[in-house]
Amino acid sequence: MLALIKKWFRGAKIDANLVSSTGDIPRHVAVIMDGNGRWAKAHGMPRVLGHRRGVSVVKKMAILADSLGVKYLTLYSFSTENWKRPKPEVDYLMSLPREFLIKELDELIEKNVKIQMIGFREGLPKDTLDAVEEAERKTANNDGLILSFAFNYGSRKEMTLAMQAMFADFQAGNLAKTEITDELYSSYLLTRSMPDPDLLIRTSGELRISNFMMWQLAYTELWFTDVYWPDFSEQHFCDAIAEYQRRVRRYGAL
Ligand code: V0D
Repeated sequence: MLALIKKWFRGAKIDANLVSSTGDIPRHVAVIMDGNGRWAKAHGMPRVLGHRRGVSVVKKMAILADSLGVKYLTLYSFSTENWKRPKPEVDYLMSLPREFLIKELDELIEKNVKIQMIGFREGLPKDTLDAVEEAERKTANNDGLILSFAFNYGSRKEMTLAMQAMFADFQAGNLAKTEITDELYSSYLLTRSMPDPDLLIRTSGELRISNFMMWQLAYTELWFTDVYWPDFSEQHFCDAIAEYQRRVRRYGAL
């Protein structure tokens, strides 16, 4: 399989030799897709054009992750804090899930990708949510790559709502104090159907977690790059995986 990818990569000028076929391919890769606005500014363009460029990178990374054998790819596309941005920018961002799905859904279905949203559905524009839920429905039975969009997602809100739900179960007599374990708590989170991420990638030079999967990232390898998301390429993704493999192997030697 990796030989095939390497051949394909050579056409795309990618050095996949960095990625080891005997090494550990992360099962779950999470990405904070940062730097679209800064990319636009650096090119003298309005911020929204950075976001638009960012959309085209999403499909490329999903296809590559799938080819490499990554099972879960989770992309942070809109945080619960992003509502504070100027309204025209928020309105534009809300058009992107639909735009992405109109363009890419058929090919993703063909590739057996399962699309999911993790985030809060209340307060989203109806046409945006309709498009996302249609994609979820159409791909619900696919068993290839699980492509999750963290959209209107925030980790603290996810965790406080999990506590509320646990407390409600406790009050209803369905949960005893001693049953509360970390596994049980995980089952109340929006990510309950996924394993924790093995690798987190953050683009654009910020060295923070920014309210993204704080519970789930407890043991995750973190990989940061200064590259802005619209410039993030297959080569960068392979570099991150190769670095992950070097780190995992070091642990193995202990
Ligand atoms: C802009 C870079 C895909 C980050 C990537 C609403 C900022 C491109 C989606 C998407 C965004 C979301 C849900 C879904 C399918 C696609 C997306 C947003 C921003 C924020 F089901 N790209 N993308 N959503 N950008």
